Amino acid sequence: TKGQVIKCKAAVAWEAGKDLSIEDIEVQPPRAGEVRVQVKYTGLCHTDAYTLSGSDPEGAFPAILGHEGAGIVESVGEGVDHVKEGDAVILLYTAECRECKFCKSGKTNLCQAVRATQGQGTMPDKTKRFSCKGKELYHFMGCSTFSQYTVVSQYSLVGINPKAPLDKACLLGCGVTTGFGAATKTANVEKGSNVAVFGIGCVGLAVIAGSVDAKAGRIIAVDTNDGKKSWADKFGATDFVNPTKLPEGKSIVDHLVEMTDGGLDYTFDCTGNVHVMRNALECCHKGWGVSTVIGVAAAGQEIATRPFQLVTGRKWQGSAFGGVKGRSELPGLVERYLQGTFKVDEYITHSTTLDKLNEGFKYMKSGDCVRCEYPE
Ligand code: NAD
Ligand code: AHE
Ligand code: ZN
Repeated sequence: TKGQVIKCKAAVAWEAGKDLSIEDIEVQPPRAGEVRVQVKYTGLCHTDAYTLSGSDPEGAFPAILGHEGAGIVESVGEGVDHVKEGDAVILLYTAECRECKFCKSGKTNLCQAVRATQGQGTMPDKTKRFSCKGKELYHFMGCSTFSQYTVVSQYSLVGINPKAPLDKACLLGCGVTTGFGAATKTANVEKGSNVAVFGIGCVGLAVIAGSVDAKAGRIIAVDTNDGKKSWADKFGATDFVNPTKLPEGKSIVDHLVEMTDGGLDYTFDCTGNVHVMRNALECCHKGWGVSTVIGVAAAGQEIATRPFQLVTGRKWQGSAFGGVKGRSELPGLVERYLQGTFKVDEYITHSTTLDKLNEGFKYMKSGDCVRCEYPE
């Protein structure tokens, strides 16, 4: 197939707010600096649903969504030297080129080498590799994993130990790495510190796992769904609070501040709700508490607080892909997974197939689904 157009199946998002439709598509060969990957497994993330809903200002249609995938390199374009045909890879929506100002700064994982064109839904040379029924399809987050084959920049994937089962490793492409890294890298939770995690989906559970890894003291899980208590327990949270079931007149901020003698050392928003983000900041301990925003809020939504909250020593920050540099750091997480010191299997609750992908989106919204994945 090398050098030739591949015909395969993909889930096409023709327009915002509509179900995906399973289509036969054509995938062009990779050009210089690009890689064509046979996607083997992909997870479904709330960000896919967010973009499909039309709330994402970067959403371009028709497109192939999906960004939490793992597969095998089918062929590489000219000049690609860090992966080769047959390698097992995880796709990276946060690229790593190692050359740009951002990569070289040592201060961030937000490589900008391909970010502008990625946001426009094209390859770095501003063209697309997918077509269906004579129409070109946009790429998504530099990955487009809801297709049996995809083409990505060489900076948007990392080779991993071929012993890693790809049905599990795909989750490292987003949810698990994001939450774990937000706790261990972005916030750098310290031994003995008190943590509150708002929103116990895949991302929130991974924040709990990261906090356990960092030997945090109390880890308070906060979710409006009581069904998440047993999940939080299983991942190592010490307490569970449902903010809709507090005594009358008691706010979640007051409740958490009372529980922790003055407030939390570290808090995380894993809901994408801007009101929750405010509460997560305001329950931080005066003088040093740090709140990390992970959730993605729709276009037009804004966060607010009294500046006094910051003046008195609380800090507000955000985290993308857990602050993790994909090419440099994901292989190490895969090794930890293989050695049994890092959970991945435990997040998977549902599975589906490509032709039933819309059902997968329904599971994702059902409240009892942590991660749904499917083989291509
Ligand atoms: P999810 O829907 O599985 O989990 C969200 C949880 O929040 C649910 O359990 C829900 O019951 C709970 N929740 C909703 N409203 C709440 C409230 N008012 N108070 C407390 N809990 C509430 O989602 P997920 O896949 O875990 O993703 C979480 C968020 O993180 C999403 O917004 C997603 O888009 C975003 N995300 C960001 C990054 C990043 O790099 N920054 C990466 C992945 C996902
Ligand atoms: N396109 C959206 C932004 C979405 C967003 O914030 N994405 C997160 C990853 S979510 C993964 O599930 C992120 O890492 N952002 C950093 C980046 O460079 O996109 C919008 O609202 O414009
Ligand atoms: Zn995601």
